[in-house]
Amino acid sequence: MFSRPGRARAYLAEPASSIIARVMPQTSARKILILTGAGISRESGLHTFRDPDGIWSQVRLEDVATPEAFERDPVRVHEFYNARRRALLSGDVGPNPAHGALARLEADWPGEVLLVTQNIDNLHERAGSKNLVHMHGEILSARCQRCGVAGPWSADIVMETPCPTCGQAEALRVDVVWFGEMPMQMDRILTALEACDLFVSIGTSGSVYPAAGFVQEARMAGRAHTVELNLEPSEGHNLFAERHYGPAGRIVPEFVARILRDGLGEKS
Ligand code: BJW
Repeated sequence: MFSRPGRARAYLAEPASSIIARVMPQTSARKILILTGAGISRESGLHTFRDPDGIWSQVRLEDVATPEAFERDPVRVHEFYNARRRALLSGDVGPNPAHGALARLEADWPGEVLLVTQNIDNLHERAGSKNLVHMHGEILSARCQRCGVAGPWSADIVMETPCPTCGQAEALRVDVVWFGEMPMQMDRILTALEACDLFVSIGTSGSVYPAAGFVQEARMAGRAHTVELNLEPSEGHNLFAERHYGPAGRIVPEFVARILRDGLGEKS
């Protein structure tokens, strides 16, 4: 039964933590929180907001992305989101290799992966991500301002569209978060930020709060390694310990392959 004492002694000379790290390097840092922004969907054919060809170069955010804009001119706001919803559902838009890599990370990583997206498209779920928070809502959901019920929605919304729950007309709105409104599931996000070992920000300019402050939240908890993956340095790039720049479709799969292969060692 104890036929190889010499070999057993050799193993005992190595600390248990080192054996675990060697056999399963991922155990050194298990909780991963990923924040994504519009840049991850750019190669899928969706515009970002603040790039030179971005959405805010075509339309003023004050006219379409605030509760005041909706109160002033709901028809215009409906048209803005109807056009973007149609584009998303057109068949020309689909998940790209960056979305695929994050779904693979969630499936293959032995610890927890929470994906928090600022995007209102459904490309993460179409790629296979499941543990996902849409902190700025979803364009494929509508909410009734009268009864408060929200549900899946893929058609245009017009003024006459009745709420499917309470029947009220002129009460439905796209279920997204406009400036001045509270982002969704903040308690869950803040709890995850405090507990994460790795925080990765992908394809976001870091100019909209509270998401722009997540890197500091993760750093304040003291142990998260922080990584920025973006086309170019974001506003808060200096807050990240590690940075890689290039198109998401290339750098995200490379980064994911590295951590699935090597675990979260000193560098990552
Ligand atoms: C690529 C790429 C490729 C390109 N590969 N990368 C003064 C100071 C501080 C805060 C405030 C302030 N005044 C007001 C505020 C608060 C306000 C705010 O932040 N305003 C700023 C303008 C200053 N925020 C709010 O009002 C939020 N609510 C809030 O704060 O509530 C109170 C609260 C506080 C604390 C805790 C909890 C609550 C609500 C914000 C709602 C934002 N809504 C929008 C619209 C959603 C619906 C829609 O889609 O229409 O969300 S605005 C828009 O910006 C959208 C995005 O999610 C968001 C962020 O944009 P994102 O994703 O970063 O896109 P871009 O275009 O900015 O950047 C793209 C990046 O990708 C770039 O860096 C490119 O380089 C890169 N890229 N191609 C990789 N191929």
